[in-house]
Amino acid sequence: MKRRGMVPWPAESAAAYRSAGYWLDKSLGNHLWDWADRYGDRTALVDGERRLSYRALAIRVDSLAENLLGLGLRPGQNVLVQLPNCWQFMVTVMACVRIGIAPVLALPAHRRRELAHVATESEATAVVVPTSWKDFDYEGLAHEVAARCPGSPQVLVLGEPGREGSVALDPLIGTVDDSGPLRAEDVAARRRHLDAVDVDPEDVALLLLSGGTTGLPKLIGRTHNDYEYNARRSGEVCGFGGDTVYLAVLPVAHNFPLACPGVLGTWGVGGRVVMAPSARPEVAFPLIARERVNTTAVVPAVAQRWLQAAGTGPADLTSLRSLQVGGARLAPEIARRVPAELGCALVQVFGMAEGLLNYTRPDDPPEVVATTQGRPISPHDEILIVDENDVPVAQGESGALLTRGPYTPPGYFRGGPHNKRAFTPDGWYRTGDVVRLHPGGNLVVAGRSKDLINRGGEKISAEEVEDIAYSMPQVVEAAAIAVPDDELGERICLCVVLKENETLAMTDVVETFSRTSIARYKFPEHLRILPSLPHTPVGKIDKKALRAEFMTL
Ligand code: J2J
Repeated sequence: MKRRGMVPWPAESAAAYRSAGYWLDKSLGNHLWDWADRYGDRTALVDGERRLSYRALAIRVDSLAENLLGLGLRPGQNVLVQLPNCWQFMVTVMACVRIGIAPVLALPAHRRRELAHVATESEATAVVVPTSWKDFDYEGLAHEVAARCPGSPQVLVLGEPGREGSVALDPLIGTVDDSGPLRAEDVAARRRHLDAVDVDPEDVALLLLSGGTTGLPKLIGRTHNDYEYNARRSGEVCGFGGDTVYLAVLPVAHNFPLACPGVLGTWGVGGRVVMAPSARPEVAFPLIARERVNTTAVVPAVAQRWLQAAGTGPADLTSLRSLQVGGARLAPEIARRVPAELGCALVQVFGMAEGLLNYTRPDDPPEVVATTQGRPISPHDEILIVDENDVPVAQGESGALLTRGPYTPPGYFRGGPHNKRAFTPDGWYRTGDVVRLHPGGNLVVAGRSKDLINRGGEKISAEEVEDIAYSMPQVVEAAAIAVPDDELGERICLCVVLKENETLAMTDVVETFSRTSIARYKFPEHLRILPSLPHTPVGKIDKKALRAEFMTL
């Protein structure tokens, strides 16, 4: 059974992906037990002092899965998960997928506006959060969100529950040691029971959030079949193996560290995943040294910080073999410094939670690695580079990138009318990226046509920022634009026209955005008050002209 609101691939494509061996028709939960059977006592996951073997991981996943059923959660439902990088994140995600519940992966930075939207859209039946983290009361927010949701989802918390109605997560996972009171026959019985839960590998396994170009995040339904292939094929392309020690340093709710190849790509081949609670060099570097990490994935802003830190302090990064950098444009001059100064290979990754993944390859010449964003992973990835009329451009010219393929679903989950804009009638996804083909066959990201700001890899829809700006009574017209920034690549500049005799200060803007309860990274960081905004002949705000104007200020 597939969820209502997912858009399936056409039958012929699905048949082709199956016969090519991409789609294995097995649920991710069953894959996890295959890995546990294959790699048993090897370490799958490290978080601080805690180390879980593959078997211990699968046992905990089943324990939580069984207890989620005990709480009344059911296959086919969706559960909002907002956890930082920790071992319980992965156990929760895998426990959900094991029983056909799709975790909706919110970022720790998301706040009421985003959470309420995705919880409502997905009809979440539970919300999983830490009680508090980095001085923020996630439990309080979860209860607020739950109270506003039509289905009154349950609240599960990591940590000691502080409010009535919260259910503690850890006891549901089970605190037993594998060597302790846990009996092999109990594990086997539970496994048999959960194996019998009917999970359709063609159904949505998990729901990723899109950065989105319209008001609020869209849900991306990734199926068991497509996501397992996404991770497995990424791992093949990147040379992952049993000796891979992967540091999950970006928030694992992101597609990149989760499955590109990320955590799932490492587990599929019996490697070891190390969870990093932060990307700061003071946190990540000692972990790399202690665990002899050889592979990790970061955004360009983090790569830049690491380069700086490695050059100024003592850091043992000798184990690092490969640094994957993606999510935003990597300047070639920074790219060239990675091998020279960090002593590891650079892999550029141009990916998207909607699917298509491009990696530079180990045998690409160094200049190609430094100046291109790689090529697709699958022989069945289809790519078109088109002009504004969807007509393919001449070879080597820049154009809008359209794609279809075995791990790019042909529609957003419950995408409604938005799917008509984001996909062509024959199922091509409009990435909103402007690319050109490098003579060697790799893609170069030349820009984008979608209206978003890419702040250090976090995507912010301009419309979302503008909607809030318009709620300020002083504002007549508002436009959010990306302005270049040395550290983060881009930051948000809010350009506004005010009513006569009104004033507006940055503090007013911050106050409005705080009241709205939206992720902090979406707050404007520059404010420009202008007498008027430039318009296109059809009357839309001319953002190109506005950006050009900003650059000359
Ligand atoms: C320029 N822009 C890039 C790159 C993504 C791996 C890596 C990244 C993401 C990701 C991901 C870029 N150079 N190297 O999911 O699995 C911009 C493009 C793209 C958008 C997707 C993964 N790599 N981008 O960033 O869903 O504009 O995924 O369409 O967050 O990021 O954003 P997102």
